Amino acid sequence: MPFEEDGPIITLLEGNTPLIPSVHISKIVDCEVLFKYEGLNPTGSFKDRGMTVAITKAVRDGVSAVMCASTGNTSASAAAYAARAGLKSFVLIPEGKIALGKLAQAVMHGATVIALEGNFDQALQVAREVTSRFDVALVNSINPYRLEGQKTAAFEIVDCLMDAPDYLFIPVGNAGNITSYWMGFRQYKEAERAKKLPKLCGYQAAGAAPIVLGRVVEKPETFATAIRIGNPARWKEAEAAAQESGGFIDMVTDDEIRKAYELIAEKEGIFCEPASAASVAGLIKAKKQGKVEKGKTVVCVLTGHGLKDPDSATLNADLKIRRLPADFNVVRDYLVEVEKVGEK
Ligand code: AN7
Repeated sequence: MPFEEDGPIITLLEGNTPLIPSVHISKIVDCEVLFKYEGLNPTGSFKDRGMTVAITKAVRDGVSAVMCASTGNTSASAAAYAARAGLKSFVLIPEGKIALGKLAQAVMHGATVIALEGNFDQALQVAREVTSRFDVALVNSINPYRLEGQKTAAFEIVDCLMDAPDYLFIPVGNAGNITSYWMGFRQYKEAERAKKLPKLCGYQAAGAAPIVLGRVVEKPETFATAIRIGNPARWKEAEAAAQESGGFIDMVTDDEIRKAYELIAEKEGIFCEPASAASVAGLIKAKKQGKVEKGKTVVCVLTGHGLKDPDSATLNADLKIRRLPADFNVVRDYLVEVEKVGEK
């Protein structure tokens, strides 16, 4: 990391997340699929990798407050690391469009939460302006220290596989993460820790797909609120990463995202948030289109934990939950007659 050896480090021991082999999706796509489960970071998303570095930098620079605009995860992470560092944090969120768990985190860690009547892109514009005029550090991924931290996920994948995978599938919102992975994979290749580079395949939600459409989306919409972004800050870098790697950036519909979100939970035993499932939805789509040959090693980045967004998870709960009286006989009858459970 780009720091002097001596000095404070603000950390929650983020990173070192597992690379979990797929048991089901590997079969569907006829590849060796692994999930980089970033939901297991301290605040439940990959943002912690970058935030430890951005907040450490802010502390070493002697600033007393940090600010970010966020679709939720950045705010949760900034609030936690700022709390640990004793810094004040301000988070600007698009009103009504952030998942409940993320809001809970920002509030619990003592951030000043400002809900703006607007979307993420407008909030980021405000954050840029405020931080250019006041002694408040911007900790969005425009901040290069964020990328320095986030690239370590690529290092870990190579360390685990002893080389880069053939493909990396990753959701794209503000496009900081795909940019970071590309930095990480290239640095490891240069250092001869990896023999090859992966093809990077980034996925936006169809209702928020500015890079795919080639124009700013004024009113981005998707149920994957984390990637509800219409004008990504790292747009050019993300395009370059996809192109230089021989990959691409494409989009998946909310329906495809929801199906993948449920599939990962039901068949892999991994609970990720909707935006994270865009990587897997993307892989399934790309495979159908013949863009991925069989037998390849594919890493899908699951960027955030499913518990972040209880509302998305319980949308159909009423249909899935059986309601019965607290009576053994009724439960027994249900198990025997409906579920066909055999007696011992
Ligand atoms: C779970 O928190 O932009 O392409 O403000 O929370 O690096 O933006 C979150 C983004 C993917 C997209 N998955 O990553 C924010 C924010 C999850 C996310 C992304 C986000 P980038």
